[in-house]
Amino acid sequence: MDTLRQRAFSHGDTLSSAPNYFFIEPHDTQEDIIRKAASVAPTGRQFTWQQNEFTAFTHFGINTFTDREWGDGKEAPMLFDPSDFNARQWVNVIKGAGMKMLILTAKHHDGFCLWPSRVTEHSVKNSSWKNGKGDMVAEVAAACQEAGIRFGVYLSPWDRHEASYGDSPVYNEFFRNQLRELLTNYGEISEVWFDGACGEGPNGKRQVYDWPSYYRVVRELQPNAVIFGFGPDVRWVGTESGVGRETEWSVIPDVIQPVDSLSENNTFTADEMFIPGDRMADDLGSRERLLEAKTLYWYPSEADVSIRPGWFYHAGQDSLVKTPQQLVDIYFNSVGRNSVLLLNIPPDRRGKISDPDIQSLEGMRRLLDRIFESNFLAGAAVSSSSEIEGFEARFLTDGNPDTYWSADPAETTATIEITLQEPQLFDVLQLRENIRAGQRIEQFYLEVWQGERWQRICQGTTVGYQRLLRFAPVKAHRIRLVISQSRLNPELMEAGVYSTM
Ligand code: FUL
Repeated sequence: MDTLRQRAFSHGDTLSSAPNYFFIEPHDTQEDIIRKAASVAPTGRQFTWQQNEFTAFTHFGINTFTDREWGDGKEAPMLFDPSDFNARQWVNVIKGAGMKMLILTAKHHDGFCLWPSRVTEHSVKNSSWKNGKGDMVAEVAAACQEAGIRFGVYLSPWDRHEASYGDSPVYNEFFRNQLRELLTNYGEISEVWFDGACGEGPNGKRQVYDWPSYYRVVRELQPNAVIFGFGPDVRWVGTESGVGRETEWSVIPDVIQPVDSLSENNTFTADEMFIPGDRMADDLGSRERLLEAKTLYWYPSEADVSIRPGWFYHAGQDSLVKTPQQLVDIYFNSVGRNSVLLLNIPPDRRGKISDPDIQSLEGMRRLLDRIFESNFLAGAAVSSSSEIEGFEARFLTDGNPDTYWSADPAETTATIEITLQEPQLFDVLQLRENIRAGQRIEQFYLEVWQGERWQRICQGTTVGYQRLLRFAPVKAHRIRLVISQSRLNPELMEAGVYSTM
């Protein structure tokens, strides 16, 4: 315990050495607490996951065939009968849209399994599809692997079919067995998605989920997978609209609480200290919250939303698919607000992604490609108010995620001045912090030189992995970024300005 409590922190910690949590000690001053918060860093698996930026959800199951959102578990497996299922089609659409991972609803609340689970009869093995010989999880996993797309699974702990649900120890073992099947037989799993819904069991009892034991199964079988939601690696943003907070901190107080039995060689200590729950407040990580904290923890946000009103496919919603521009807005408000976007695209009864969804995704991709085609800062002259040797301001515009600019360790403000090769018209600012060392920036603004004076164009609070801001188009030759408040010396991996026009 002492060793853990006393883990040192320093400026310039790297991904491999910086811890993803800290304890606040009684003797810590306010300044110590802020420095600690700025030094909490992602684990390797959290950093890899963050770099996905844009990921896909595919809700598919018995509900697709009953036209419902939540099944009650009494549905006959024979109802499940996609006429023209094609996992490669899903993956082509998703890859073409620029998404890096696909998460499949292997089992939703109705309990029907898309793989032939050995622990229940309520699965594809008793369906009409492929005469009960099919395995949808296997086909989707294989299509993802073939295309270089990461694969994740949604497994609902709430199971409205399983008789043992509500008989807590028995159901917990049933659930761990389903997890073991999914995490053993389908290659690399990159994300395990746990939502916390916990309904009444058939016998009237409530199920008490044994979360730590679920995490142990995931860590043992898929050590690189992140655990979402009611899990210790990735936080639900708190809405299902695909919109993140304007101020989105990845360092959150009191997500973990110290456990006395910790030992130094216990490798999953953070998991054991993790308190499952949804964190939905507007302010999760401000200085005020930090100063009340007992622990600080790296817990980044994932924003989920469906391309349609429902999570499952309903033919009646074909005209309600979000437009390309709505999807672009969602992208700016999630990926551009320090979150990973998880966009749901529910395949239809054929077992294919339907045309209206494909058209919207293609339109969105065209718009995004046009915007981010060229960074007007590339090739510009960049200078900063301070920098560390080897981490100069020129690295801000090199497009290389392995290099970054760092202000002098003694500074918590900075000004970066950029002279473009020629005047440009732009309306988007992109900033990326070097989150491998932590999240630090609290206030920034952008100015352009208007002949005689600097004019402020936009301002923001947090940056994190990525901040995108849109503003009225402005033409400028010289621009400057002012970081007016930071928890430690600011470090930026990348900066860009773009045009949506
Ligand atoms: C929720 C579920 O109840 C919805 O049906 C859907 O799966 C959504 C992503 O998570 O908790």
